[in-house]
Amino acid sequence: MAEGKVLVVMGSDSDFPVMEGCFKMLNKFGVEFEADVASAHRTPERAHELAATAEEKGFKVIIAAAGLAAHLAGVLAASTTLPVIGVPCKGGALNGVDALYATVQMPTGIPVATVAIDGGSNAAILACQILALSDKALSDALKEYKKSLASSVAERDARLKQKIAEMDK
Ligand code: RP5
Repeated sequence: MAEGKVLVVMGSDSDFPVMEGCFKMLNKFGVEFEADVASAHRTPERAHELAATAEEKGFKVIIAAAGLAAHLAGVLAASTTLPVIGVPCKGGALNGVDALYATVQMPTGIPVATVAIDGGSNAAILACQILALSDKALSDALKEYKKSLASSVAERDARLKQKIAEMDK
C-alpha cells in the first residue's frame, strides 16, 4: 500500500463510468482512497464538510469529478489547502465544454489542477505523482509505468512499419 490516501468526490453516481478508470488506476498503484458523492449545488454543506475535514482525516490529495456547471472541484478547493484535481465530465448540451470551463477557470488563490474532459485515469496518475513526492516505492512504480508506455509506443511503431511494408506497391 502507498503511504498517502486520496479523497475522490463525484457530483453524482452518474459520473461513475468516467471515474471507473480513476479507481482502477489508484488500485493499480496500491493507493488507498475513499469515494463519496456530494454536489456543489444539491448538497453544498456536505461538499464543504468533506473538503474541510479531509486533511485531518489523513487525505493528501482530493480528486473532484463533475459535469454540467461543474463547480464541485472549485468549491472543495475553497475549503482546503490540499491539492485538488478536477475532472470535467462529458454530458449535457455542451458535451463537457461547460464542465471544463467551470472547473479550470478558477480565480487567483484557489487553484484546481484540471485534467482533460473525462480524464479520470490521468487524475489518478497525477494524484499518485503528488503522493510519490514522499513515497519512494510509489515513485519507482510510476517510473516503471512510464517505461511501459514508452515500450508500447515502440511496439506500435514496429506494427505501423510492418503494415506499410505489407502494402501493395
Ligand atoms: C453534475 O451533474 C454531476 O456531476 C453529473 O455529471 C451531472 C448530472 O448529475 P445527475 O443528474 O445524473 O445526478 O452535478
